[in-house]
Amino acid sequence: MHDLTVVAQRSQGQLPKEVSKYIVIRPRLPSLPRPSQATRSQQLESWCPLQEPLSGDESLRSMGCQHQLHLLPDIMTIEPRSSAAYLHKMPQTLIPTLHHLNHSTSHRCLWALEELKQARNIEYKLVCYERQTGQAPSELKRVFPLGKSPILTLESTTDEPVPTVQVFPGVLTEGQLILRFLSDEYGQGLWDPAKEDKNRDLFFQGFAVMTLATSINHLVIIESPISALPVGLSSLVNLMVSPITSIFKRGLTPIFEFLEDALSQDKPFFSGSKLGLADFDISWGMDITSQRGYFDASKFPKLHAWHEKIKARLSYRAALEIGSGYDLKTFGL
Ligand SMILES: N[C@@H](CCC(=O)N[C@@H](CS)C(=O)NCC(=O)O)C(=O)O
Repeated sequence: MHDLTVVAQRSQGQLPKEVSKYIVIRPRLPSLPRPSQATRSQQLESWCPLQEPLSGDESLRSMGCQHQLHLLPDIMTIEPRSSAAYLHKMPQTLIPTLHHLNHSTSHRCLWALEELKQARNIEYKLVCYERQTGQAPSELKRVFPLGKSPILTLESTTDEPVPTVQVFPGVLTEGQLILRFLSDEYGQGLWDPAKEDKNRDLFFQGFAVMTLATSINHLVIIESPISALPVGLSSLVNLMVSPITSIFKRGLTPIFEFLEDALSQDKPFFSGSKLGLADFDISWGMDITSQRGYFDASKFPKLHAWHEKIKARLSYRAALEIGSGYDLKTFGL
């Protein structure tokens, strides 16, 4: 019997009935040196021979697996000292489609999908909707009754029906929950925070959508209709509402201060030591406040550096290119 640990990849937070879909294989050989790039796959084969019989493994039997283990050729991650050391993926059985509205909060989901494409080879589809006089087009209501973006739909590549993750089969809404689903279904640990950062990550996910986004919404709701007025008139109305908007703008300062203080050398991300769901969620608030001039970068150097770092990621830039515009000042008007 070979000294292997085999763990089933969660599917929507659950262990799959059969562990033949995604399998993580972790040889219990922590003392071996980290394989060099050139020899990784050879060493992996010698540690985990192909077609390893699993019938003697109690942990697998208890999961109902009577299968033989197949090591698949597309080795995706090899990190000998990490918890998910050897990762092998069977073909993707759920293909997500992002229904993406340009100039919108959906950008963070598109960015996340691009990260998954690059890091986990995930296939996804994109349907872009253009804002019409600032609003989402009515076609989006055919996907979900509220017609707001982001919406994620799922397609099964097998005979299995698509799961009902929220209310309707194969349809998800709410950016924060879509991101969490993407992480659980496809992330394979990519965005899992360190144990001690779990609550921090959850906290900042909530903070992003409840405190940060809500405070920004007050301003955007007042300012957006004004910017659609003819130039002379909009300046006049802006002047009239400035006593109110300046209160909301001042209200953002303690939020930025708090975010600034949360970043450190040890925890350079809102999710902790590495990029995670909280960072995707906070990105929306920072994108919109920067673009609309509510954020003074010179006063919050760590927050500014974090923002520049995420905007420089290849995946973020790829999302900008394919997302049909991300102008949060004019929303394309
Ligand atoms: N609570 C939703 C909000 C979605 C939302 O309001 N999306 C805006 C774009 S930022 C939208 O679709 N607006 C178009 C409209 O209301 O017509 C989420 O977090 O995903």
